[in-house]
Amino acid sequence: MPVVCVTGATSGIGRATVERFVKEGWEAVALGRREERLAALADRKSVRTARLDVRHRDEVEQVFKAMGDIDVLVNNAGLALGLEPAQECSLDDWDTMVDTNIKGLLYCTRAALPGMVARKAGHVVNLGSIAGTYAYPGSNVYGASKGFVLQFSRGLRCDLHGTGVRVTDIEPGLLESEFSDVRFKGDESRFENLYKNAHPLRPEDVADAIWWVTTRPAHVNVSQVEIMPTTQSLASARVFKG
Ligand code: NDP
Ligand code: 8X3
Repeated sequence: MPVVCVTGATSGIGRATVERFVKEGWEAVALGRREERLAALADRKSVRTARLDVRHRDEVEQVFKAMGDIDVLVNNAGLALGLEPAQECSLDDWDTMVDTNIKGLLYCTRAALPGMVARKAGHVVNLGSIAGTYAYPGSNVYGASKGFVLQFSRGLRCDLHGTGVRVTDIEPGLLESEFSDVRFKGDESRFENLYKNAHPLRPEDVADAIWWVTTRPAHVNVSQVEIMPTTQSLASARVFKG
């Protein structure tokens, strides 16, 4: 039975991805910090779980060593904190985003790659964002972290040339999940206002894209997938007239 490992599997896209792969007959290794949510996922016979904070390099190494061979790694754990202009942001929030979205993703990728290369097969799916390509007010460090994910994904493709290991950057736009609860630090009115009448993506839409890229024939590498709700498009550049 093929194995998918999903970081940040306790919510949103990660949980939907675990559910999709399990439904398709795969085994899943679900990782995250909230143990009660991991326990709920572990109810299923084909789901193994482990508590993992991706910011802790030693923990990542231990957990990946213990999990054995995996066919697909979904680097999904990530977050945005705040939407303030850079000059007002908290440095602690910036540290947390860099440590999770960049360094955590690096630790997990580095732990998974040697086995994939040795087996000449495997797939690393990274959760980027449209914020990694298009800047918007307040995207500052979050957007830059996703820009890192995109460029790192491209670099991985270069380094993995000829190994048979595939890499995909998935770049969703507006999607309703706990993501905005975390970003707005529990401010329900901002959460509701963002999604109200917006018809955002659902976690299952992105899980579907992840399933699609990983089930293409072995000779096909889908490098980037940008996916937005139909209701979302990009505005033109602004001009401030002072
Ligand atoms: P959720 O908040 O619903 O899920 C985020 C997941 O990441 C949770 O399971 C959380 O689990 C986990 N996580 C956060 N920090 C850590 C950490 N230090 N170690 C391990 N796990 C962690 O958000 P989404 O499902 O929407 O987001 C998933 C990914 O998709 C993120 O990388 C996000 O940037 C990206 N994305 C989201 C979009 C959106 O609009 N929602 C759009 C584009 C991209 P726990 O707290 O239990 O550890
Ligand atoms: C999340 C999507 O547009 O809020 O990555 O940055 S967005």
